[in-house]
Amino acid sequence: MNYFQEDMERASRETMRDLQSARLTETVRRVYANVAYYRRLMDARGVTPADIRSVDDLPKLPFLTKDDLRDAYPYGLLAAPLAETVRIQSTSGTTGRRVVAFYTQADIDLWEECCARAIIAAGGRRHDVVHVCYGYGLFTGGPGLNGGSHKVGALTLPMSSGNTERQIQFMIDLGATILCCTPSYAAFLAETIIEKGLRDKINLKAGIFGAEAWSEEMRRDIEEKLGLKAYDIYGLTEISGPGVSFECGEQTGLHVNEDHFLVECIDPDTGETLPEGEKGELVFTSISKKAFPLLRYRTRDICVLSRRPCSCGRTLIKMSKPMGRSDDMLIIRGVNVFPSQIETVLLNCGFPPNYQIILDRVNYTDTFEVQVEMTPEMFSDTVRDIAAKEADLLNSLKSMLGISPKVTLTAPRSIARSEGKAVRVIDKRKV
Ligand code: DLL
Repeated sequence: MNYFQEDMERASRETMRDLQSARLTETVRRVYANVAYYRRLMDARGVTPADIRSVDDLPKLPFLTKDDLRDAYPYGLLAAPLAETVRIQSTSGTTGRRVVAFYTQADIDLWEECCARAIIAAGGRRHDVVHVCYGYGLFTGGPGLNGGSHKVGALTLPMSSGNTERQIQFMIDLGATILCCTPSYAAFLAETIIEKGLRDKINLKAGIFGAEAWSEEMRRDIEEKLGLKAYDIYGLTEISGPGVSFECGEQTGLHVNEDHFLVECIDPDTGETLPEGEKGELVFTSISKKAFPLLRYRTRDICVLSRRPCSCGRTLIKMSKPMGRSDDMLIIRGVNVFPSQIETVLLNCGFPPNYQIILDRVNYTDTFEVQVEMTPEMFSDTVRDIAAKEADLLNSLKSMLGISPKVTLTAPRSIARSEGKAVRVIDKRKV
């Protein structure tokens, strides 16, 4: 079994378009009839359900943003009777009102099936032992991969986050073969496993890592340290959770589960739909969900879409790894900087992916510091060697970013580790 739902994952373009058009028109009709918030937005734009006859009509619909979800909190966008909903999940955001998403049992099933597709694409089968250390609870990471693993029929370890010693113990004792967590936690686990001399005792063959941006260099680093193949998985609570898209063995982008989620790439400034291959903001429309179907939801994630045929046989459109967010893009002394660019340079220069970007403003000028941990080997180098490495890093950062940060090398393990999403940026300018 190379696919979880082959008919959808390998559907012809025509079959997929017909299915998408039918689901889109039905969803638009339903939300217009049942959700006052949508009716208001569509009326304001002068669109009626009758105007939406196929996927080509998608650009006629209004966009939806996180602000709409906050405005409509908690029940304003609920499209199914409360009696039919069985679960909520919520975003990991810490500012403002939380965003709450609702699920019927059918919504949970389709979400878990999307995660099952990701697990199968990563080589997971019934005989596997899937170790899930994404957080459980309101965060979608744990529940999503847990449910997907059940659907595959694999033995599932619902570890949640925290207690690294216990994670490693279970991983070894139960012979975990697939690890699901954030890439930053995978890197931390790898480091701890190697430090404790336990590398030979682990049996992992694949990792399914997502929920935050990570670079190709970080992928290679984790793969090498843990002896596994690392697959990216993407998703957001608003659209269901992990499994909106997933990577296959080709590792050249993530297949979007477009039988459930229509994807567009737009210019974040003008809102215009961009042609395939151009970099822009991802916009999703969920077309099979019952309780919380979102129309044209702006993710702020910057990506490129591609319909190039994939060697894995899937026909699902691919998105690149997210390259940053249109809103967390840092503007430092007027220059746009993505934390992922800094990570790429660090790993290319032989530093571990443990770093923090600290921004401040002194005398109306931005200060920009990159604190980077040294590896234990570097730490025992001579002062001259350390200075040379620091200079090399500084030059590489300058040529990648076009501006010079202050680089501070810190002792191994001095930067706080995260069990969930890593905190990479401390921006004191906003405070
Ligand atoms: O992070 C869902 C998830 C859980 C995805 C586990 C993958 C694995 P939220 O907390 O709502 O949901 O955050 C969604 O996280 O808009 C992206 O900016 C970012 N993100 C998620 N996956 C990736 C990824 C989950 N693979 C937001 N690469 C999204 C880069 C990602 N960024």
